[in-house]
Amino acid sequence: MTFFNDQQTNLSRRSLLKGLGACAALPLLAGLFPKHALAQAISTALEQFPTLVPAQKGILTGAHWGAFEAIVADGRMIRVQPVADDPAPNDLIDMAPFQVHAKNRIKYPMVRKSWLEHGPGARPELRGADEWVRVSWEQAIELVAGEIKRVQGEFGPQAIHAGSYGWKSVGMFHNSRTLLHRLMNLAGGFTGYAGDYSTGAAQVIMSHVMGSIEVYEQQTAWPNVVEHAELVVLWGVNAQVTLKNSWNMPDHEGQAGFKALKEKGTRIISIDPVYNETAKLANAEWIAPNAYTDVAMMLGVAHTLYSEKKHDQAFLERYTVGFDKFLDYLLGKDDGQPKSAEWAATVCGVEAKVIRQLALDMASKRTMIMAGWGMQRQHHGEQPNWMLVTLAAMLGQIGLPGGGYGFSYHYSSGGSPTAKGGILAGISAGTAPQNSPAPIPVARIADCLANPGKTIDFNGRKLTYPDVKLVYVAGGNPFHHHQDTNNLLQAWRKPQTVIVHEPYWTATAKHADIVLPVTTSYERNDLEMGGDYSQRYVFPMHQCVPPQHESRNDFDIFSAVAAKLGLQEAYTEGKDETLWLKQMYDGMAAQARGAKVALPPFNMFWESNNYIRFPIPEANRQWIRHADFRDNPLLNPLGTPSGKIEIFSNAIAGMSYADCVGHPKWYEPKEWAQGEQASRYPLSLNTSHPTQRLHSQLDNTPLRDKFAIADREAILIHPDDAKTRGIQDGDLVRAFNERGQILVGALVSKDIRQGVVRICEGAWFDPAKPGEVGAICKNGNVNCLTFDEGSSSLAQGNCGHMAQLQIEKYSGPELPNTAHEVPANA
Ligand SMILES: Nc1nc2c(c(=O)[nH]1)N[C@H]1C(S)=C(S)[C@@H](COP(=O)(O)OP(=O)(O)OC[C@H]3O[C@@H](n4cnc5c(=O)[nH]c(N)nc54)[C@H](O)[C@@H]3O)O[C@H]1N2
Ligand SMILES: Nc1nc2c(c(=O)[nH]1)N[C@H]1C(S)=C(S)[C@@H](COP(=O)(O)OP(=O)(O)OC[C@H]3O[C@@H](n4cnc5c(=O)[nH]c(N)nc54)[C@H](O)[C@@H]3O)O[C@H]1N2
Ligand SMILES: [Mo]
Repeated sequence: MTFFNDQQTNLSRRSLLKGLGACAALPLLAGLFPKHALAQAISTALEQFPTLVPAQKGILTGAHWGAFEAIVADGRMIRVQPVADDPAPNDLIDMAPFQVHAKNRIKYPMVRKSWLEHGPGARPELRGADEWVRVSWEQAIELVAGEIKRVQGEFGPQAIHAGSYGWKSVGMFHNSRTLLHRLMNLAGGFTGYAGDYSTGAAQVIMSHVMGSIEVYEQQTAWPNVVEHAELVVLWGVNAQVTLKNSWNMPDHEGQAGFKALKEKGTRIISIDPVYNETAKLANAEWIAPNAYTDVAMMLGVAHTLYSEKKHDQAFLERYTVGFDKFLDYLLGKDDGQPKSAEWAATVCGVEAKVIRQLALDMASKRTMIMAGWGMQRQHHGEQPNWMLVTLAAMLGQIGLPGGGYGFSYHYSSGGSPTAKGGILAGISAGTAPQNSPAPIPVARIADCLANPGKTIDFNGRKLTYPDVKLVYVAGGNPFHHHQDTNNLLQAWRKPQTVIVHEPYWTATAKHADIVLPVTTSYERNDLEMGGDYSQRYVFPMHQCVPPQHESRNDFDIFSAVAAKLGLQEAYTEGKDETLWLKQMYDGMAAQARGAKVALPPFNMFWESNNYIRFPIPEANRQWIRHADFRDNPLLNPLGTPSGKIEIFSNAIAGMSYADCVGHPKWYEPKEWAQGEQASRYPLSLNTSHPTQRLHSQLDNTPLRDKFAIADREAILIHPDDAKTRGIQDGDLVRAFNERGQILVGALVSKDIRQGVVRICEGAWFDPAKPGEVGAICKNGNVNCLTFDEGSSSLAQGNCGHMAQLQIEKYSGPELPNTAHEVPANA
């Protein structure tokens, strides 16, 4: 094993193995190890564990974008290299040194001036525009603890919105959101959230239709798909981009799967208004529907299957309920409009013959329909998933090798075969106190802040918004992720206090009252799984550099606040970082032992700079989703009321929602190309996830040079749309509608359907006049243009992937981009 490397020896560090047996008592410093006789002895001892894989050059750590080895010199991270196992290393990892040493790190605890001088609730309209005052950590902790106590005491737990949605960083211990919830649960409870921004609509509808959320569940294994699928339909999937990052550390097996499909020559069709990166790479055929009209197109396919008698009646009878009721709708018996391919063409803009041919091709081949999530982040976003399952049921291939549908091939490498070993349990959020308020749907946050006491529908229930006085964010960026930023800006003025933990001066940090600087994951020790679905790896995350500036770990901040509230012992359980990691490791190792995989003791593992690669049982490479249900639906029923696929749901019908009836249906969305706004705002917005970022993360790194145009977020425009507006490639463009306006840089290309423009989510909000509602965003935050409504009464998912807008060449005064600058006196 050759993990001791000369390059690393100039980093200050303690010598290894002062206490092989007592390691837990030692501070864990960066995993750089001298050539030492005892160390050699350990590395020899570790050879008996075939699951261990040594690092080659640097310190093992990682991110949502991949596990890697960090090369450190003189206390600075200078570069990285991917771990040897990564089949598709992600260029985003190269940004780690820039994350650590970013110019816009928050250096010290800071408090907004008016809030500090006049107390909670002072001049909330100045959030984002006020001056900042540096305070000591001691004072900051006192202010935070004081606010929690005050708001709990005066208003109760419902007044604290500490949902804190966000992608934070990887690491099972330094999990900022869970750490926040842990404190809040101990301190009396809080208002949390339900669902997520990713699959808000899909996960609710799928629970009714398939009895499980489907979106985050293991998919038919890639080797099985590659072997058996004859046709792969990518419905709104840009896997080449979205597989770059995972919730845990990615194993990147999905990319290997797509590569294998291509090498085999499997036919691939991409249905997307954009000829996206994945379609290009796979050489896929491209069908480009109008934005937001997929349900109509799917209905056209379904109608063709039925009228051509290509549907699988036996499957429908044995495994589904309610097809007859759906059929009345499909054939137009209940509304007079048959959903024929011709009808569908008038809605989705795809020729009827193409729709018909697609139906015939799907029925005559072993077909795997892989669907992405962009099209459910829309008004009536429940319907594309419901209709897609209905279509797959009509094809009758669910549960067969290489057939059916999959809602996670594009995400975190769904379909990467599951390994056999142990799983790390993260730190726990603890138990919610009895009087804890009900969570609100995650994307209703602005509505909740602005309208205390308002009652909304949510999945068969009524929910009343609390009156929120304190918002606490640790690990998320609502000023990027939430729809209709100008509406959020106003709602954000309602609470008395906003506390944000951040490494960087994001827009959310800039709009807080109390800002606490936190470490990046490279400044602390942690453990993380690799492969969300395969659970194949356990990666150590060794601290690479000391905490920068005055930053502290979220855990240490919350522990200090807990101490002020008299909760320190309960919060820390008397354990420091090392002991928490040891406990997590030991639990994982015990599971692995149960699966007959031996692992070394924690201290040996930790000091060795190895990672763990668990074996994959052969059978798992051929695992097929829903095969057990198909084999025996009585013994292996779905978790639906009927135990079958619910093409008609009595539960949903019983809710009597006008915007989500008992069967899948086409609804005209709030905004679309044929809607009433289209005369003023003729273009349909697509807000895909960015190639060179994870949401807003890494926007403040040199990766921007790869995607920014005219120093702004790019807008992909069809040449015809550009020409009629006198816009040329590279021009600065103003994109606008009645909700907001942003500056973007033109990327003119035929890779997008005429009438649709793409501006990726995640650009940092940078208003030309901070604090002013409607000010133009100089960096191109697309959520200035989206609307903030729930997908429907059922799921209340967000509609981030939908809006009508207009664009024009920008000719106003020069507006330099200041998104990544620190506030004047910070
Ligand atoms: N219009 C539109 N909007 C969208 C989407 C869309 O498709 N269209 N997509 C939506 C989706 S699916 C999602 S998941 C959301 C994503 O929204 P977010 O998850 O909020 O986005 P991130 O940019 O990942 O924000 C994470 C923040 O946590 C900070 N952070 C990182 N590590 C730590 C840490 O250790 N401690 C603390 N305290 N902070 C840390 C980062 O600096 C960053 O500011 O956006 C949603 N918004
Ligand atoms: N590089 C990178 N990877 C990521 C992320 C990231 O920010 N960057 N984010 C991660 C997260 S949190 C999530 S939730 C997933 C998101 O995964 P997805 O939600 O699947 O990703 P999107 O890019 O929003 O959309 C996927 C595709 O759907 C298409 N699409 C949009 N609207 C429509 C429509 O109306 N009809 C059709 N047919 N297609 C449409 C888009 O053009 C795009 O090509 O990605 C994850 N992976
Ligand atoms: Mo997401």
